Amino acid sequence: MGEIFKGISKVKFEGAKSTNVLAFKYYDPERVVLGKKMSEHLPFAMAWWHNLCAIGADMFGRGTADKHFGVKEGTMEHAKAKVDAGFEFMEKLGIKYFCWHDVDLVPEDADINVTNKRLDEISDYILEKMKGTDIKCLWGTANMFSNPRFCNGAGSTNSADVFAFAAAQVKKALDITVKLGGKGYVFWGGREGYETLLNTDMKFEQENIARLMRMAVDYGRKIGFKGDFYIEPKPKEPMKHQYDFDAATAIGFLRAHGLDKDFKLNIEANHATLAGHTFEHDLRVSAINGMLGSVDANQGDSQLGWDTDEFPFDVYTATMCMLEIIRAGGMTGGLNFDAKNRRPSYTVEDMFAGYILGMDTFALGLLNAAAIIEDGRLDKFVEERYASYRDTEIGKKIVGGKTNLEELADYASKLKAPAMPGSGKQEVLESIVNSVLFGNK
Ligand code: XLS
Ligand code: NI
Ligand code: NI
Repeated sequence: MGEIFKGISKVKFEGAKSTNVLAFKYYDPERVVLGKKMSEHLPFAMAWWHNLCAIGADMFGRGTADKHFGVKEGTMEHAKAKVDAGFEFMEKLGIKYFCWHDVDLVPEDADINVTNKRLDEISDYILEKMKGTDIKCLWGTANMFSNPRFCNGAGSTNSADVFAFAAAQVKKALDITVKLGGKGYVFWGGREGYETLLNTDMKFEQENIARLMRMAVDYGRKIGFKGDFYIEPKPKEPMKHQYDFDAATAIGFLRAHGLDKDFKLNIEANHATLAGHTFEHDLRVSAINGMLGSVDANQGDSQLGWDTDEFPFDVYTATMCMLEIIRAGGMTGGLNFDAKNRRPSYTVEDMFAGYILGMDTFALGLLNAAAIIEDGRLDKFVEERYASYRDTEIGKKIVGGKTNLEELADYASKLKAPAMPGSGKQEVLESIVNSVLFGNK
């Protein structure tokens, strides 16, 4: 197939002053930041589903975008055209990774054997396309939420037959992930939760999810999958309540079921905010538990209560995200744009503009995070904030586990003035962040 995105050439870095819609203003892949190239700090990935499949349909209206790519949808020709389009898109933007669900790659048939044959065929085609490029598979996953059979979940379903079907999809998705050299395999528990507790055995459902994950680990390791499994927490939507509510809940679940050695977390910005957290909160929770695996880079809308999957635009949030990632020493995964254009932005130029916005926002986030680290005032403040545990005898005893309630009560009773912990200086720190970010204006 010939060029699909005609009239759009390779997107280049032109700098902040550029007014070219189809140029990077901040993302300069070769620029070195904190000793590493921007492109290494920012392993961007394309999400097959939003970029190549979604046409902007919502529950009130049909699609606005045309993703035929010149052939009839729902056919293998179309599946291949999406591969062609995806690779051209990634090459034009300099994106090195892609992520997919099984049903993003091929049309799903009522007979799983037919679907699986199609997956074999398309993965051969993708492998062929990958040759001669440096584009890699970041992660794969099975869509266990769209088909009506999964209305009560996959691992959490009440039906053993549906559970078996989910297992069959996971097995095949793992085969394809390994075949494509994927770095990770994701479980997003899209319907692993409940609508009402009145009909739900929560304990049993959670144990069954763990059983499915354990089988996935066993099978994956058997077929040579060396990467990480990821849970992608999300508190709700489509279900009223989802068991992988947030990072802390998912980590507790993984530990309770002995899955924490094989799994890390894939943190999505808009899911963290749906859980009532900031993006950086869930990144921090993952990082301090050694479980920061990968990121679904998008953003939500504070006025809307669902997963709007917008391209990242909020530079403060991208800055905080990159601070967490850098402080964690990086991740095994990447930054997957689980993001879609707004429904009225339906042109091909908009597809590119969405990724350019996201990549530039994260480039700014990286530059800002590096500047905050180099400035050092924030890190120094946090270090000094806990200095009493480092510098005083009683503090050292507490941290060293060498004291007890009796000794501490005795110590407290002899304190002359009521103990005050020192100012948290939030406003001072926020002001420092602004001056580092915006400098002389
Ligand atoms: C949906 C999720 C989904 C996962 C992959 O909200 O973000 O897109 O990333 O199944
Ligand atoms: Ni996601
Ligand atoms: Ni999401």
